[in-house]
Amino acid sequence: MKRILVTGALGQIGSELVTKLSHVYGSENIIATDIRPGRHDGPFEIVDVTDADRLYEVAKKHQTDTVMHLAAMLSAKAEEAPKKAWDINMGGLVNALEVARELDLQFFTPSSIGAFGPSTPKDMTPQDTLQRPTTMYGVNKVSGELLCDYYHERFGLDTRGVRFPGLISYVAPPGGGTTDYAVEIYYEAIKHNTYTSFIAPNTYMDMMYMPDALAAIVDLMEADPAKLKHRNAFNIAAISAAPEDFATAIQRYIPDFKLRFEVDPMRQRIAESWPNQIDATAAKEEWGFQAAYDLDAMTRDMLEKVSDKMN
Ligand code: AKB
Repeated sequence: MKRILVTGALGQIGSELVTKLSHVYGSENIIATDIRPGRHDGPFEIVDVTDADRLYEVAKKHQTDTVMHLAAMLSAKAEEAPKKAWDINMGGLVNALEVARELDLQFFTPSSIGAFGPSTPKDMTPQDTLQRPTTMYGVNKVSGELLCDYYHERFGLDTRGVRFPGLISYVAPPGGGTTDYAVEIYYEAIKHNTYTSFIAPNTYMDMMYMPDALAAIVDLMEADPAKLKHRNAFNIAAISAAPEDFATAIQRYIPDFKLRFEVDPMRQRIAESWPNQIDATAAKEEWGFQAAYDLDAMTRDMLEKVSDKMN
C-alpha cells in the first residue's frame, strides 16, 4: 500500500487529487500538506515547501513512499513576481527532490504546456522538441523537467511527470494562470449569462477536464517503469480550444450566453507563446493515456456542477 505526501494540497489540483488518491489508496495513506491550514479525512500538515527541513521531517514522520509535489506559482502570477516564482517553484522542487532522494521516494511533479515557447512548433507539438519559453513559469517548468530527469539519471530516483494543459474544474479555483478564463467562463455563464474574456478570439490552447488530469497522474505513477522511455514530462492532451469555442459549447445549454473580450496584454502574450495543440502519442504508447472528456462532455458536466454549487 502506498503512503503519498501531497504538497499544495489545497490548490486547484491538490484539493481534488487528495480526494482521488484517498479513494484509491485510503485517506489514512494520503498526507495532505499546504502552506495554510486545511483538513482532509487523513493526516494534514502545514508545510512551506521552501523549508527543506520541515518537508523532510513530515515525509519521514508519516513513513511516506511517494511525493506528489504540486505547490507552485502559476504563469500569470509568476510573471508579476518572477524572483518570488523562481524561489518557490525551483526552491520547492529541489527541496522535494532532495527529500525523495534521501528517503528513496517515488516522485511526481507536473510540468505544463507553459514549458514551450514561441519557437516551439505550435500544432501537434512533439514530445521532444524545442523548449525556449519566454515566461518565468516556463523557465521554471523546463528547468524542473531537466532537474527531475537529472535526479532519475544521476540518483536512480523514480521521477515521473506530465505537461498539463489548462485544467478546468469546479472544486477549487485556479490561482493566477493564463488558462483561468476557461474556468471563469462557466461560473459567469451560470451567474450572469455573459463573460468578458481576457484572452483574445482565435487564441488556441490545450485544455483538460480535471477528472482526466487526476486519472493521468494515477495511471502514470502506476505504469510499469520498463515501458517508460520518457519521464519528465509527458505531453497529455484532450481539448484544443479558443474562447469562442467555449462560448459555442455553453450556448448549446444556455442559448442567450454572450461572450465579450477585454484582452489583458500580459496574459495574451503568454498565451500566444504556448502551443495550439500538443501531441500526446508518447503518453498513449508508453502508459496508455486516454482522455475521456471532450469540450461538450466537459461543458455539460461543468454547467451542472457549477449550478449545483451556486444553489
Ligand atoms: C497556467 O495557465 O499557468 C496553468 C498552466 C497551463 O500551466 N494553467
